[in-house]
Amino acid sequence: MNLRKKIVFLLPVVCMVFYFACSKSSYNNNNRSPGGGGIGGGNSGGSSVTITVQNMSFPVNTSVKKGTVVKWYNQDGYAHTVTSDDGNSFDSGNLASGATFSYTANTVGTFQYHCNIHTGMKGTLTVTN
Ligand SMILES: [Cu+2]
Repeated sequence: MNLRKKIVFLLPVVCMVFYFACSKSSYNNNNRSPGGGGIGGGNSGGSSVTITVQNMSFPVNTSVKKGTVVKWYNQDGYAHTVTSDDGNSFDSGNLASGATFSYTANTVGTFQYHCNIHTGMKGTLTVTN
């Protein structure tokens, strides 16, 4: 094989190696997982926060920014309710085991809430600007 034939033969091979190397790295770049977000990550407006209801209790206090979608997730094996003490800000009704209740916190203030079924279950939601 003379030199010219060698070059003609090797050139496409070299190009293909570069092509795959480049496409592989750009694939990896595009595949990077998006940063931020996630459950409980960040309380800025427009985001969401998940409150886990478990062991017959709510978290004592949860603070969120106005506009946050607050989700109560019932991890207990029986139903609860998420009912604001003032009787009209929010009320989930019976929230079955494994179910989620969402409330968009558009009103600034401090909201105490309870479970209608287990009246000892109490929590507070604080909504700030
Ligand atoms: Cu309950």
